[in-house]
Amino acid sequence: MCNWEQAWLAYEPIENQRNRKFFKSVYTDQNGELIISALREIETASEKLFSIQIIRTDDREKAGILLEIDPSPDLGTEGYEITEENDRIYIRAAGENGLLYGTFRFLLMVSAGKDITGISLQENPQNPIRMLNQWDNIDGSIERGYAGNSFFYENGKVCVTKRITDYARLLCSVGINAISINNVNVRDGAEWLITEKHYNELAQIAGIFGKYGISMYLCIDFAAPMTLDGLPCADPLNEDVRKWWEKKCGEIFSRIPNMGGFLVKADSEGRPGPFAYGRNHADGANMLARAVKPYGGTIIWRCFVYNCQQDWRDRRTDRACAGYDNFMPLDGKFDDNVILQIKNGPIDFQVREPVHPLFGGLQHTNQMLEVQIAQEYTGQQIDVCYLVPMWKEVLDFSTGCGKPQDTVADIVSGRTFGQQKCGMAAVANTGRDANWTGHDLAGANLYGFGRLAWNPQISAEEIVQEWISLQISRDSDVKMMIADILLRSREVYEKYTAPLGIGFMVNPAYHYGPNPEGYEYSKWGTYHRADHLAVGVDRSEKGTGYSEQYFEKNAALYRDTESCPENLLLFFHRVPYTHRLRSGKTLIQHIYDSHFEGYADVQKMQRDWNCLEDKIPQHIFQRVKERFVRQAENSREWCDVINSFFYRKSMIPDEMGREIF
Ligand code: GCW
Repeated sequence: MCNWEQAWLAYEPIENQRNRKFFKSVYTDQNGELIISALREIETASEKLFSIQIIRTDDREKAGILLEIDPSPDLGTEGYEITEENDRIYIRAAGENGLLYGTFRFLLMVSAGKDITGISLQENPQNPIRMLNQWDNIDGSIERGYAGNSFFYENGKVCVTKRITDYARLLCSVGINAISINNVNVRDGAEWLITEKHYNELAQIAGIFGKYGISMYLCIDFAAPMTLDGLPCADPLNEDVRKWWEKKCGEIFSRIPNMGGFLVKADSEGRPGPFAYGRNHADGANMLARAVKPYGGTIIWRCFVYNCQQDWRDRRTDRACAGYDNFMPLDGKFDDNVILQIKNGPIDFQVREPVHPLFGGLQHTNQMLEVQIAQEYTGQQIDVCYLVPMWKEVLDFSTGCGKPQDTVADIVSGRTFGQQKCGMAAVANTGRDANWTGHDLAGANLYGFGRLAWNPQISAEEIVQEWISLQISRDSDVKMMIADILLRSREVYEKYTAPLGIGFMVNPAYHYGPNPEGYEYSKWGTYHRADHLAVGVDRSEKGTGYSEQYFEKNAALYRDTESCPENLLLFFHRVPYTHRLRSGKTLIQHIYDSHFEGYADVQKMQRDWNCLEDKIPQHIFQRVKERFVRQAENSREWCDVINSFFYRKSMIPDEMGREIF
């Protein structure tokens, strides 16, 4: 017995038997390790869904499920085709990866209760790289982890457990094909992962992921030549440093199979990087890229670089500008095996931010979108917040970069500028909790990220329906109720937390709960600058100039208070409390109303959830019920604290006369 559940691979016994007929036997003439994974998955699903012990047959004519290689030009290396012909399921692909993805898709459709008869489906992933970033520390803790400790590490050791196989299955089933398995902040012993001390275990883990088509990445310490071997510097242009990395990479890639490369956080929030030697990010990234090149390796270099030592009096320095300022001048200077990884917004995973202006700006550089499935600023897997709608907004954003295909989805898929190394990455929300994600409903975010990275066109609604069928219930009423909660959850969270794009009114350090001035007097540079007359930061050309980093179409929209989308108003502008919004309400009244409404919405969601008591598995019901109790308290606190803060600043009373402390 294992002490974790199977999330969307639960394969709960299915009453509707219409797909049973396919599960009599399976045929394939392939024998690679991915095929073995596919066959094993078919066996597991067959047993659990239908109590059938499916057999493998050599007689192609008798098989119910056939996995066949078909080098058809329509199918890329990871694509597949699923068809039903005469009560037989054909899964065809150009290679093993496609067969494995096709197998999972077929099994998930069956498990979701879909009728497979007559199916004819052909799919290719739109993003070449679909990656998860674990922020797991070697002591077993997880930075911004809200689902228990790491299942990769414990007390300074790498653990190879059965759970990692189940994780690989979950990820592969939604199309993830890359994973970095340690925190981007490489410290407290994690620097030593790339040494003899840990190679054996890392090789085993890489092997497990390899069986599911997932390549493994490690995060490295840019100063490793100094930390591990006492070199006097880590200057990327220094000959000894360059040689050190070349030798080290030879070692790593020969000891660990299936290595994709490194993910690097450099010159950010105290991490070492090329700046110390007067070098730039291209110098740093290219030096590493050349060291991994002989092994086909890739360097993923993060763009989350800003000055976290800001002075509040300095109104021209703006953290939002920093990513663009640092990387735009380097466009075209990175080697072809470097990818820049760019957070969805310019600040830091807030519930509402504009899209990062590097998207569309960078035209000669491989790039990936980074989102955060871990709910650091969106409720920490205590509050429900379904993030797929937010990611879709980002993907659908038209950058105005002058190309016919100019959305973020176009750009990161490689369609716009013809890149091959690109895609989507996300900070994982998983840990040792039995349900993997702490809040059961946060499972929809992990599942949803994979589905969206595979195909950004799928709707948030479709994803949620699939996920509920697989993980909670196939009953259509239940699905409707849970989907309804999930689909409005982000908007609700936004209503009771920080208004109109202002963000960051959280408690410093741990980032849960309200604290409007928590970051106002710190050096991290996320100010809202609320006083008795107005709130917000002028990021137009008259202010910090951030709006001017966009192409004119968007710059024009953002720089003007009148045309600025209201949900980002305070991100781009400093606005008096008496300013009238398009609704006719004053800004201050909108803030009050939104917070009261958000709190009321949470209570409504809580009531809706409580109606599900007898309709879904008890353990899931109870766990989420407990989360709603905490969310209700949290939303109440946000409502009180934020309203009281703005009331005391503005001294303008609520028109409705509600109680504000
Ligand atoms: O905002 C910050 C988080 C850090 C994180 C950092 C990053 C891993 O609070 O915990 O560090 O983002 O993305 O590097």
